[in-house]
Parts: sequence; C-alpha cells; structure tokens
Amino acid sequence: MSRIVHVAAAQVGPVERESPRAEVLDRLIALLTEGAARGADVVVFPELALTPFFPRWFLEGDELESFYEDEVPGPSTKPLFEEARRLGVGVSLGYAERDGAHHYNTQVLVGKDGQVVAKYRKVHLPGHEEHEPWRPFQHLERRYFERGDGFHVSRAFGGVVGMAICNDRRWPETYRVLSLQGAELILIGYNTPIHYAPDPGQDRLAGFHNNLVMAAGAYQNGCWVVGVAKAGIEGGVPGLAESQIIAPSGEVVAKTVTEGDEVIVAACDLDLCDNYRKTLFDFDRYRLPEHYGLITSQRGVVPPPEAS
Ligand code: CDT
Repeated sequence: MSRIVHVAAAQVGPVERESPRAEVLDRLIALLTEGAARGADVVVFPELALTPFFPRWFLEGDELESFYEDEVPGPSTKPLFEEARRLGVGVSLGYAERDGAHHYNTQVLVGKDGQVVAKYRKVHLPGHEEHEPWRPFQHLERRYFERGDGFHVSRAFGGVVGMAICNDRRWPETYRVLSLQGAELILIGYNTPIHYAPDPGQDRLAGFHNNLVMAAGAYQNGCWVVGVAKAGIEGGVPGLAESQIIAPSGEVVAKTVTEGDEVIVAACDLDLCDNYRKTLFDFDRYRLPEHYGLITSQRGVVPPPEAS
C-alpha cells in the first residue's frame, strides 16, 4: 500500500514594504483555500512569507523589530491557522521569529488539527553582518538572525518530515542530516535574489542551481523535496520563482510557471523513498563513514608544497 501525501507548494509573489500584514494574510489564505480545494494535506509557504525579504535593507530599531513575530500561530496569523484547521489541512510557514531578545529565521509546521508539530530555525545564514553600501541591495541575514540548533525531523502526515530554509538547500549536509534521521519529505521555503553581488557571473545560473541542489538532495537521499519561492520583483529586487516538488528520483513532478501567487500540488508517495534507500542509497550497507578517510567535523589540510 502506498503512503500518499498531497503536498501544495504555495508560491507567494512580491510582498511590498508597505503591505499591511492583514493583506498579506488574505493572500496566504487564498492560496491555502486553493491548496485545500485541490486536495492538499499540507500547504507549504515560503521563507519570510508574512513580510518582504527585509534583510535586503539596512534597518535599525522599531522599523526592524516590526518585521518579527513573537508567536506563531499568534494574534496576527490566527486567521490563517484557524482556516487551515477548519479545512483540515496542515501548514508550513516561514516567518521572522522574536524569542525575547533572540531573533531567528524560522519555519513552523502545523498539523491538520492546528497543533504545532515542529519549529525549525535556519542554520545556514548567508550574506553579511555589516551595512555594505557598495551593494545594490543588502543581504543582512547574519546581522538580523541567530543560527538555529540544527536539523530535526518529526512524524507528520503519515511520514517523517524535515524542514530547511533557503540557503540551507545549497548544502548537502542539510539533506543528509535530515535523511539520516529518516526524513521522507523535506519542506524548504526560499527568497533567492537573482543578482549575486559578490559574483554576478552566477546570476544567469540562479534557476539551474536552484534545481541542481534540490534535485541532488532528493536523489542522493531518497526523499521528496518541496521548494517554495517568494518570487518576483520585490522592493525593486528580482527574486527567483521556479517553486518545485521533486521526487526521490530527482525528477521534478510539479513546477510553478509564474512569478506571482501560485499553487502547485503533487501526490507524494512516501514509499518511493525506499526504492532508493533500500537499493542504491542503502546507507547501512554502502555508506560507511569509517571508510571515507576523513570523518570528523574538521577539514583536511593539504600540506604546503615543499619550498624549492
Ligand atoms: N534567503 C536566502 O538564504 N537566500 C540565499 C541568497 C544567497 S546570496 C547571499 C540563497 O541561498 O538563495
């Protein structure tokens, strides 16, 4: 018997700086409603879905603090989670979290019953710490967020689910650490500016790299990967769309075709994971870290060449 989870990736178009939170929430509820109408068990929203991607601006004080949520589900997100519970659908939502004096880039997973299943705080924080006026726009995640405590999985929707956020998807450890814990479905929200100021030569490859890392992560770990964009031109900055749902084979089974609010849905058979995990990627049989030569968390160092 197959274990099918119907997953909706709810891509969100630009959220402008002046957009009231309630207006954004209405858009998310419309996407949720469409996902539920199309049979979704869980609707996945992007990273920082409630706000613009504010690390692109150098901000301080109250203006900066206005982008964080103290509680999710909480007062400002209640209508979304109430509607999800009424519809009997789970939700994964990215947002900026404030926990007392601490700030995180967070994604929450809520079950069909409205209960929080898990909360993930982003581990790989890209960009820079200080204002760098030479850039056409900032990427101040390293100033605005603290790192989370690692990758964890949860039982949900009849399977084992893990979460990751945006830049995490470029690192093989993300998928491997989750799949070593048994993850069958990895939910990833992202905001990816197409322009990369430190090396603009990469700009033309933004879509290619997006698929490359998620498809490789899915295939090499025998799991489903769901990548969901905050897409389009936001605050004058073009962001990658191309939200996609990827099977354990590495094949894309659904992909968005716009740069705005759009829902894609796929029937994800979690039992397909075993096709890979019990054959080519049978970790217990073939993945023997003690044979790799370097298994510590340290990097190997090649000795410098002999001085001639
Ligand atoms: N949000 C996020 O993590 N974006 C990064 C941009 C990298 S460039 C600083 C990403 O990996 O897509």
